[in-house]
Parts: sequence; C-alpha cells; structure tokens
Amino acid sequence: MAGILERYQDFYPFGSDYPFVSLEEGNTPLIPAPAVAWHLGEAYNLPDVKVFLKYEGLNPTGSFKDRGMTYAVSQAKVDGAKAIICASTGNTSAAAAAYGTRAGLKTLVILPEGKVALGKMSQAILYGAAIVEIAGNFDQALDIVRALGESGKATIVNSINPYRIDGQKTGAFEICDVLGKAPDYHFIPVGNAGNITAYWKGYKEYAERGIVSNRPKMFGYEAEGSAAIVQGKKIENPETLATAIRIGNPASWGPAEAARDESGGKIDFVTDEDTVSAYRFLAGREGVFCEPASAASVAGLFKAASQGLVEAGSTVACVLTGNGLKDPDNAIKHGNAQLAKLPADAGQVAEFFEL
Ligand code: AN7
Repeated sequence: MAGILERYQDFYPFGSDYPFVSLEEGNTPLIPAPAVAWHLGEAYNLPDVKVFLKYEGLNPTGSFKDRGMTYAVSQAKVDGAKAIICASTGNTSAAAAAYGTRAGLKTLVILPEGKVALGKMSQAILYGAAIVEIAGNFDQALDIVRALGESGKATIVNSINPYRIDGQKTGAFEICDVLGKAPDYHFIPVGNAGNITAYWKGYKEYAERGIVSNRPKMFGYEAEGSAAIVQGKKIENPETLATAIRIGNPASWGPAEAARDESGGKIDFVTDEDTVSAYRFLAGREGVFCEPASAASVAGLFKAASQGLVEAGSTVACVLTGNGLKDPDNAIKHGNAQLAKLPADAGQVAEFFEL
C-alpha cells in the first residue's frame, strides 16, 4: 500500500519522477462508535445516529500530521532544502523529525518547555531532531520559526506551509471512500486550525469532482482556555490539559472560519472536564485510545447534541487526531482502571478481583 500522495495522485500535480518521502501514512481505520451513538440516544434523545471515529493515531508517527508532512518534506527535497524547521505542541515535531530523517534533512524543532506530552518528546529525541525548548508557548515558538524561516536556510514545515494542508485533505477522501458519501457532520479538534481547513478542502474537492454529492457541516472545537476563534481575539496565555491544542493565535484562523461558514457549521469550545470525560468514555466504552486533544471532537459532538445541533438518523465522523500512547501521563492520571499493589498471594488477588 503506497502512502497518501501516491494513492490520491489525481488530486496533485506530480510528475512521474516525483521523489515521494513516505512512511506509508494514511489508510487509517474509520471505526464505528456504537457506545457514542447509544449515548446520543440516551442522553440527548437522538436515535439512530451513525458515529464513526477516524483513528489517525494509527499513522506512522501516531498522528494526522504525517499526511501533511509527507508532502511538505517531499517538496522540501524537490526544492533542494538542507533543513526543515517547525514549532510544535509535539505531534508536528514528531512527524517532522521522522520524515526529515527519512529524507536526509536536518530537522530543527522549537517546543514550549514543559508542555509537550512524553511520547511526543521521546519520538523527536529518538528520530534525532535538534530540539530547543523555549520558556514560552507554541505561538511564541511559531513566531521564532517564521523569523528564522525568512533566512531561507531552513524550510518551514508548520501548516503555514501550504503543502501540509494539501496533504492532510486526504483524511476527508478516505472517510468518503469508506462511507460512499460525505458524512452529514464532521467533528474535529481545533488548535492551529490547519486540519479543519484541510478536511474542508478535501470534502470540497471530492464534491467538485462528483465523487460524492454532499458535503458535511464542519464542527471544530477549541479548548476553553485557548479558544481564540470562539472569543474572536488572540489568547496571550493559552491553557488547557489538552496540550496539543494549547494555541492562542491559530495560523489558519481565517480559513477555519471560512470552513465553518461555507459548510453551515460551528466553531465552539469544550471544557477540559468535557474533554477528559470524552477521553475516558472512548477508552473505557469503545476501546479506542486517543490523546486528550483528540477527544475534543467527541466532547464537541456531545455538546452540539445537547444544543440541538445534530439531527437524529444522521451520519457523523469524529477525527481522533492522535494516539493515546502519546500522552501516558494523562492516561494514567485519568484512567478507568481499578489498581492495587498486593503481596504475591492468590487469596488477596482473588479478593481484589472479587472472584
Ligand atoms: C492531537 O503538533 O499544532 O488545528 O504542533 O496534535 O491542525 O493545529 C498539533 C495540533 C489536534 C490541532 N489534535 O490541529 C503541533 C500541533 C492533535 C494535535 C491538533 C493537534 P490543528
């Protein structure tokens, strides 16, 4: 199975000798979510909603970023770059480091110190990136990247690089390929707002070519403490437990609003409490392990349902943007398990398990 760029070549201008830098990203499962659907029926009187989880955690570096990075890094190679550079809340840096390494490019990464989940940090380190942790947040890191990128000595691979968005649109193609149509509603976390922009581009292109005849309403969810688009102003000190979307000045702000408005959707916020509750629900009820920021899509679905914005009998896609293994600290902290440490004694173990 080739990567996304080769599979969807018809949607790109590649020549026959294009140097694809791929780790065979994409082709991730669209998992039915019967427990989420059941909850919509029980809690919000919304029967027969068909809910699907686009499980992007099964990409090569464990997040959706690989779809954009395969294109951004391939193109950096075409353009003769020696190095790539990005700011990141973690997942972009992991993807950049992996694809950069594969392309033989030096990868330079700027991270907000103390705010990157352990798994993501471990990836950038093992792939061998050059890493600077700044005493600042993602938005400040991105400002530095923009300044350094101007020198032309390193290619920026944040989503301000248009190839990133153009690769990530393939997530929409895959959802449509499985469903045989676009969903009625598309729920997605919003941080820097690149992915909602990318999915909308993908849905529009499939509809324009007549591959599907409908387009979804786009529902994007920021974290309450980082909800710049919702509040209509930059957030100087964004905060949220969902560190992946701890972003106060989204780079694709305008295009995200266009996706919302053209589709008749909504950009709203979810509280950290709602996000953690959806995170635990997905793992504990569906058996699907995503990272906290990813659960904002499902928390958003529940919020929209409570507001009467979702129709009974409709089809819903929720993007789970990153793998739960990225953030073991939050999994352990908020986990569903009953845990005990006991002597090596069958009786006591049996008692604990109530056997
Ligand atoms: C799991 O890695 O911005 O709205 O630097 O890692 O396209 O930014 C990550 C973002 C959602 C938000 N879910 O997507 C980064 C970074 C996860 C993420 C988002 C991110 P965008």
